Amino acid sequence: MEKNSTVIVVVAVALVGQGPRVLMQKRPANKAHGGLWEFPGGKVEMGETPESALVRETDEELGVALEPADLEPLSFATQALGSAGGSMVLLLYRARKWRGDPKALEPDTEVAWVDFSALLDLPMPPLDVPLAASLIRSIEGV
Ligand code: 9L3
Ligand code: MG
Repeated sequence: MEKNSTVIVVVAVALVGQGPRVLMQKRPANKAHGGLWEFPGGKVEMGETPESALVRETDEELGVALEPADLEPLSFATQALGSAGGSMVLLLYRARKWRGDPKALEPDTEVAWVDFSALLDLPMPPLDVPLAASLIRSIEGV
């Protein structure tokens, strides 16, 4: 059988505050990568741009309002999806401005502000690890 060539596009945001620190979200125990800490976000749906998907996801998950113009593309990471074929790409954006105080709105999730010096100590899904390293480098370079 032919392997499928589906690409799942996932977007995530680094909300960066003073410290510097970044808002991380703990995934629900019953989902893929349960209990690990990720950059908030989710899958891009049909008819969305990556930026509009991120505006929707952060509204749903955190109650935060983002402007597409305040989303700076930072880095991406890719992963093969296993024996069924296909792959996933995770695009990370950085935001320095948003409206609202981020809250964990979805069941069985938590949010935490994490100092950059402690970020790489957090247990993260595989795609988030290299993106966390890129984020740290991007701020060190400023
Ligand atoms: N994922 C990984 N890191 C992230 C995000 C937002 C998502 N920072 C992965 C977990 C799932 C897939 O992307 O395999 C879709 O995410 P969700 O819809 O389960 O949140
Ligand atoms: Mg999500």
